[in-house]
Amino acid sequence: MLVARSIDHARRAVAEARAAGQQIAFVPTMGALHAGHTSLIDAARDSSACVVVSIYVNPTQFGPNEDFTIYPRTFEADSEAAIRAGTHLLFAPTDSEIYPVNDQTRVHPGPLAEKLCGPYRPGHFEGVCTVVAKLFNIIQPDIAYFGQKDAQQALIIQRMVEDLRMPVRIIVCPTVRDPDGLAMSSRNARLAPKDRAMALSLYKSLCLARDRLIAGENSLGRIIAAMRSTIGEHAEIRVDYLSIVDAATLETPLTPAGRLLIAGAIRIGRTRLIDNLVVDLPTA
Ligand code: PAJ
Repeated sequence: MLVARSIDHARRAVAEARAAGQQIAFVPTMGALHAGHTSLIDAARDSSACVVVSIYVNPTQFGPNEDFTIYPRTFEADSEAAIRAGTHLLFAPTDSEIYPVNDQTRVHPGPLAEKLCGPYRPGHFEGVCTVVAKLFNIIQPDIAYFGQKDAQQALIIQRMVEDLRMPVRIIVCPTVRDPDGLAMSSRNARLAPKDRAMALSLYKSLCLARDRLIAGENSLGRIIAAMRSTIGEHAEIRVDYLSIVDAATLETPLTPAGRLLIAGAIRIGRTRLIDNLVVDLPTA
């Protein structure tokens, strides 16, 4: 596996692969790699001869009171994991490669970014779109892999690629979970054992909503109240939101029908966790 710290180095490596006729698949990450990330690398390897993974903890997608400074940075373990998963090129740029002196251009997403996490993380999705656009410009992949775990992010990236006419195909891969159902996240490492049990209540509340929707319950208000009480048993948890929305538009439907996204965000201490499930109901 080649490790590139500079744009030049990464571009040269990608150009060589392309000259050899290889398709370029790309998996952007912020590191602290776990089985969720490696599932994306596996899918990339299945599709393409050249797999590029990036590791960059992007400062512009963190708010002033968020966990940028304490976000896990585990480069040695990550590069081992990337090698084991079959990565060909690991791009781990320095800050000045991504944000040059006097950098001021941003990619501003539209209304999709104002839903769900939007109000709780102002500027977050603009930071994500900006860095992903920069990474796409640097790597110029044919295909890029994102996780359903960050469903809103994946939708916004798909919208950006379509709107800005970027020549890259976006593939969204299923959420990888621990055996008990907890969605894998780099942030789980910060949970004490008692916090981990609380974190699981988010997944339990999503399952409860899914089961009630499938059973034909048609009051979204009642389902969300039941979700809240599943989580409410733990006083240390703060709920940012629990929502049931149209999976494509993120708008609240009048009645439950079609493909719905059940999504939630909670905070346990300084750790913010998100998760979601998709449910397909008969169309109205
Ligand atoms: P990060 O949180 O490191 O996630 C990188 C990719 O892994 C994202 O596409 C995310 O959805 C996916 N992922 C994380 N946990 C997963 C899980 N349990 N199952 C499946 N996929 C999972 O998302 C980011 O980084 C950043 O916002 C980034 C896109 C790299 C831009 O900075």
